Amino acid sequence: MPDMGGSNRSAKKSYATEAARAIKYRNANLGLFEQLRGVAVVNGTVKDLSPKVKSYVEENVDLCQPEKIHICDGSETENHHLIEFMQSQGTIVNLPKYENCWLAKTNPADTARVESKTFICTEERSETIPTPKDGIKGTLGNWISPKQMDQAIEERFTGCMRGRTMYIVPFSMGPIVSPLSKIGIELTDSPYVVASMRIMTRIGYQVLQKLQESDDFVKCLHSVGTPSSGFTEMPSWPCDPERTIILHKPKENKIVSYGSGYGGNSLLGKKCFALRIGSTIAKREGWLAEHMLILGITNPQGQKRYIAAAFPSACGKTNLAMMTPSLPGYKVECVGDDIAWMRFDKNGQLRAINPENGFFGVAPGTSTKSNPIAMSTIFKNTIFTNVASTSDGGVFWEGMEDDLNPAATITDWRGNKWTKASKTPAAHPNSRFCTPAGQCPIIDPQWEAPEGVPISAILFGGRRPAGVPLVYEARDWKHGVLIGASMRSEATAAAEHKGKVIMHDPFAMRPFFGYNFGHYLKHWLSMEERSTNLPKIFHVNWFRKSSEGKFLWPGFGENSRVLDWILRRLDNEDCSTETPIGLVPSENAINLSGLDEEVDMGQLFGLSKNFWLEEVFAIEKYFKEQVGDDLPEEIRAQLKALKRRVESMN
Ligand code: OXD
Ligand code: MN
Repeated sequence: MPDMGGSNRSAKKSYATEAARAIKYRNANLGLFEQLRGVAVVNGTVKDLSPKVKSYVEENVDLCQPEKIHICDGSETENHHLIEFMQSQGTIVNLPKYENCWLAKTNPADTARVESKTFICTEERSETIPTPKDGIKGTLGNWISPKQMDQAIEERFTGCMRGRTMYIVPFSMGPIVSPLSKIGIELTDSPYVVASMRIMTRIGYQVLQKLQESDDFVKCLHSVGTPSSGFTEMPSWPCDPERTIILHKPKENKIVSYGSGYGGNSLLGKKCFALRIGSTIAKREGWLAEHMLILGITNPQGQKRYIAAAFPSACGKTNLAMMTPSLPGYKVECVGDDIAWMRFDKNGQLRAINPENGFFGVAPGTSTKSNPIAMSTIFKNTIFTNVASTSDGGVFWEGMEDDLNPAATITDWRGNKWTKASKTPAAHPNSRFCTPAGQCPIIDPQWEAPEGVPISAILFGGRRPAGVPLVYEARDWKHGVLIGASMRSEATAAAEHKGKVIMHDPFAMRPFFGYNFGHYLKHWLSMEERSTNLPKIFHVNWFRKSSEGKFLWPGFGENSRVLDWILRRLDNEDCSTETPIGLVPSENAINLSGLDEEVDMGQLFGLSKNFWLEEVFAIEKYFKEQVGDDLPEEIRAQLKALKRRVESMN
């Protein structure tokens, strides 16, 4: 069986070790295994668990009462057994059109992250979220008290793994040898989660070995749940949507997730650890855990730089991370598409690692036009979830029309026959590919560098159909922090709204803050004390529309023209003009040579006093209502200064 785990080099053991594991499985089946708290350990050895890991496991074995325990070693044999088991349960099916690819279909009630059921637990509410203005509902996170958290766990987890196997997944966020990495132990009753964690993180024996040295890990407990009400289970995808809850306790580096088997709810290394708990660790230790892609870009002179960029969902983060530049002589390489952990080294250089090991990308819209690199990454060693399938053993989603075999018939993600005339989408809008990063053809040679890659620029961006120019540069760090704090983006409206709405999504972190956003801003501002060589900050908007409602900028590979300007600004080239909102490219400074279509640069960069007054007003209102007294003075002063500059516009 080919490797599903990307760079799990530790897992590539000798034939003899694999054979020993196979024997262990056979012994397990014969009833010859050691026990932990009276429960059979069917894989792995208890002595490999450090004392702290062992007692964490014991405590949760007592609580969840699994039938078996499986300590994950990250090996091929293990993966082979998991895949076989999931096939026998009907959780995944093989996709014979590709090499080592699998399709899972979830319960239709379990298809996305559940923000309203996601909580941060602290003694005081104000540690988790700013106090909103009277009568206003806070939107910067949900708080739960320690007592309520304990109660929620007891009610849901007692005996929740009866008849199931508890998998112990030791995982590293970041390369195992990197000093910037962190370790987690996820206890889960879902083999789908184990197989996905194997792609998205570095799992297995080597991680347990590292824990013998440091014993410092984030505790992650996950169960797909056992419904106590009338909710009907799908045997291939057990879940408990009515009682789903995702809990984080930063003080104890603890994550507890119940009721959902999917995505950020269950792959606890991703949003729960790398962002929510990660941001609280980063605050304590003086670094940044951010919802950012990382790309390397080389200019025609051969000079390479790295850029980190934060965009809310549905703004093309993965596309930018894997961009094929249209400007001749440029090359983009990908370090990560979703999360960046960044800290200043002893020379004051900001360095970033991608803590993940795979891409968990949204499938619909990914196409040979929007992201040819992703399309040449994902058709081997991949677990697809909730996409449509084709009668020739492949997958299909909206955007793949050109790749479709005309003779093939399509079954949608719910298992119904689907044709182009169908009224519902073939793939669920949040359907995903889960694929090893190491097989991306433009993965950066330094993507696993233990010291991280040096970051020269930080981009913030959003989907802004009106008023916001293609690109502008912050005047300085504090102004850049205001730009991040003021991020807004067009999102499909919640069901009760009509049309599209512009939502606030500061730093693209709104669903992922692990602590009070006001304190987070203070932390960002404090970075100024750590370096005299701070990255420059920019805001980009690929989505501005003309008065006729057409996109003004072609986007995709043409965004290299914007990155070209950014790189020239990093070289302090005199190619910018001051405006009230920041520095924009001076006339003709964006290289448009060879661009197929005419671009209306006037409309693309036009600044309207009325629009920006309204924008400032919306930001002021948001800060007043949502952040209140927690807003740092420096940000208040920055906003005031922006307002004054906008008011003085003609
Ligand atoms: C993601 C998200 O899944 O941001 O990456 O929602
Ligand atoms: Mn994301």
